[in-house]
Amino acid sequence: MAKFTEAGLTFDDVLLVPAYSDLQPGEADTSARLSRGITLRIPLISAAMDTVTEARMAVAMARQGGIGILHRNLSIEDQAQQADLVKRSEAGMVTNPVTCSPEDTLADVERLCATYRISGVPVTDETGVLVGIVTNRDMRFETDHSRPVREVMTQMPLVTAPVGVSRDDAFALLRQNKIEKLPLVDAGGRLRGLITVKDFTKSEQYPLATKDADGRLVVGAAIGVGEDAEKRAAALIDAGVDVIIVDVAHGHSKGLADMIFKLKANSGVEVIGGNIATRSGAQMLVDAGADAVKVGVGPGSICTTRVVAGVGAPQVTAIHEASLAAGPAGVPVIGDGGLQYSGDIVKAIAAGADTVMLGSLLAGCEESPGELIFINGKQFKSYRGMGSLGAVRNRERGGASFSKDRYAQADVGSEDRFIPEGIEGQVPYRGPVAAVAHQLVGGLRQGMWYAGCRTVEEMHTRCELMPITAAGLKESHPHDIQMTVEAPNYHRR
Ligand code: RVP
Repeated sequence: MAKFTEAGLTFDDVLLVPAYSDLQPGEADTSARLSRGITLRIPLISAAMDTVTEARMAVAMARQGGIGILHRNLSIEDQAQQADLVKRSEAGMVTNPVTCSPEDTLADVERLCATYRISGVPVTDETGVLVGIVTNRDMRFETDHSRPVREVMTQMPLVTAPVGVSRDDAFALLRQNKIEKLPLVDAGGRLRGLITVKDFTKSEQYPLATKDADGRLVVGAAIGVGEDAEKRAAALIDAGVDVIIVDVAHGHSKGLADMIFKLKANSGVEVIGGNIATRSGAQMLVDAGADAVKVGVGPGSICTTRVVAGVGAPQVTAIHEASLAAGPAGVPVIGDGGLQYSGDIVKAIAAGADTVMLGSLLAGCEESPGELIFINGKQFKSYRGMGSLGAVRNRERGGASFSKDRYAQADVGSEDRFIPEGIEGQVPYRGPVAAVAHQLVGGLRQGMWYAGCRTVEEMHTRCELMPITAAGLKESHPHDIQMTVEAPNYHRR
């Protein structure tokens, strides 16, 4: 006979009890561990969904101090290229710069510049020796785009610096010579790196940015399990991803544990596993060597798992249970899905999460994939579950296999036999990630102030969560008034 557990609680079921506070919201430290080896300045992760995270979102999230996880509804090559785009987007020094050959045409260079959002590229010969540089300035007045680069580029001698030049010396060279790009060369004249003035201005503009040891933005990517996933992981690691999330709907499974174990044994990359919703699920991932565990079975705004399969656990309880296994092992917990307001981030962290993964809250941002949709004068962006029919159909077109979906019965091999666990919809347009993150992190700081906690660790040990009734929830939202203007951090559900 089935056993009954205690009732599970989710965000709307609880509130943090206010506590004595001797800090101001601005003094709260929002940094949190994403995984054993990576710390974020803000505990926000953009979801690995095809309407949420591609390179542009991942760049925006990393610049704010969070991280983006590239979705896997793409061919292996395309997902690896997305990772490459992020790693090359802004860096202290580009270790492997995009280059062209003297025989390429100006049209080729323009394509490269558009793909990587850069203003010019160093020109190298077939042995990798620097022979010139071609930038916007060289190409601006050219009308014949079939001309070869060698006729237009700025030729040697160029201002260059040796590999290992200090940041200050590099900046001095850029300033003294009024140039925007400083190629780094070895003793044989071979191109070894590139420093651009843009990287200096970006560093000032985004002081919290999440960067790797070489000063490049940090990025993650999702994979599944099985042979194909191993190839995907290898390509992503080659492209320089910092963290791989082995992301399946039911993470408490042998396939996931095996995959984590293999990846940890054969690569130096951080490996996160999910999703699970119980203490034993988290324990299995910890034992397999996961660098963080991702929690959430069915809380997502577009997810129908709980009604289709009748399975799941309300998210606050799920996070708490997972943290009871992961916490003592020093493994961070990611609360994935179900968050609608900044207060939900505070509740997730109080329950034991280190960071949260957001789908619907970020899908409406400027930087998410997809065009704006206008309906009755209002702006929306589309948002859909990765287990929805539309996402799986798209996967077919993108060249990835139908059978390797996150949702098990995608294995049936054809669309009309697929059992969806998600729906398709749209969310209001919310502007750039910077503005949305500002509100979300601002709310988190307020919450930490009310709770009297300076750090995420203090939130884990000092907070008290009080279950509330339906009347309590009604009282929490605006009530007994006709709302005429929504606030930037409050929308009606
Ligand atoms: P939300 O932020 O509530 O929109 O939830 C996003 C999360 O929902 C994702 O990070 C993922 O774990 C989950 N998801 C994505 N697709 C589906 C589905 O089709 N069921 N669920």
